[in-house]
Amino acid sequence: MTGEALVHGVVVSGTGGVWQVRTDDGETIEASMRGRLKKSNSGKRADGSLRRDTITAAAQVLKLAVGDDVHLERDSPADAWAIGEILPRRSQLARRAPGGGQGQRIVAANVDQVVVMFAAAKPEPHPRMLDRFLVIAEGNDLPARIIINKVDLVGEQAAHDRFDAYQRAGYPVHYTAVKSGVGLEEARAMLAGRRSVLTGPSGVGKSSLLNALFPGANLRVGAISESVNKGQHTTVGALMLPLPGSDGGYVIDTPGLREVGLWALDAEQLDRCFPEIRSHRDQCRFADCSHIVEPDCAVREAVQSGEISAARYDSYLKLLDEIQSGQ
Ligand SMILES: Nc1nc2c(ncn2[C@@H]2O[C@H](COP(=O)(O)OP(=O)(O)OP(=O)(O)O)[C@@H](O)[C@H]2O)c(=O)[nH]1
Ligand SMILES: [Mg+2]
Ligand SMILES: [Zn+2]
Repeated sequence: MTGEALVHGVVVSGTGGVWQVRTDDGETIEASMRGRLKKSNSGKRADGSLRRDTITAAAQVLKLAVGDDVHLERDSPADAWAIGEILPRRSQLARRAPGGGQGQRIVAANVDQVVVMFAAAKPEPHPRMLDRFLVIAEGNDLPARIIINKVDLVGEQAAHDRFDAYQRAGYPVHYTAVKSGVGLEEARAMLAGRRSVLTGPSGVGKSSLLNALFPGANLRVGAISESVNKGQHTTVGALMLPLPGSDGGYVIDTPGLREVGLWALDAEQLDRCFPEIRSHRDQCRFADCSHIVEPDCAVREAVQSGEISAARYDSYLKLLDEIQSGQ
């Protein structure tokens, strides 16, 4: 390098060839990943970052993803920018490559939390789908939160009663109504300054909420918004949206996250992905208890006593069956 200051940024969109990188100044720069193919022993610096000459190899291992923190440098020809360095990741949202090989598909990097949003009504919430999103977050060791929007349609008490099992399982549940301004301060506080994957079915009010919380986000509300790719089986890449005036907060939209059927999960790991089952499984008689038929199963006992919600346990059984039958 020629004494030019390093530019630090975060990858906000892109796939394969060209990436959009948002710099600390708030500027969005197009950058390529054209590292020279050069063999290197470790490719890592003392601080764990990756050297430029190993970046192509690194891209295959790490698969540069939306959310990655990078250093940019000038590439020849003069005006172009190149991603010179991928900074160490603190977390990631990944799913195994189809076919169950070693390869992983990284959906987003440096995710602080997964926020799953449903509506109390319109559209009618599907607890099973909510459970799948939570399992995906747990499978990636990411903390998850739940937003129940449109509480104006059913009343706050009814909404609380309906989602009580999640609160009891240990998930923070936020109740909002964008229309009448319920719960907005709390929702804003938990999104500000963090990088959140925000997901949930179409029409629950994700765009409406972000527009209300972060004026300037300017997201489209209502039909069409993200349905352009509906019906096509192309996997659309993730997008990171900076939240204006939020102290570095971003919301990551990953359309692929909704194709939950494509997420490869291990049957043996599934019980750990339900916090309330996880906290009982060590008391089962058998270490590899599947919590279906085994004697002295602490999980089934907890379901019988009402400590674990029957609906959540049922979700566990359904997901397990799905995984074991190869989906
Ligand atoms: N009654 C009520 N309606 C709401 C509320 N929040 C959003 N809506 C309405 O719900 C509809 C869908 O809202 P969007 O913000 O577009 O939903 P979305 O989750 O972004 O949907 P996609 O972009 O398709 O995934 C719009 O007509 C909103 O006006 C709410 O708190 N109460
Ligand atoms: Mg939307
Ligand atoms: Zn058991």
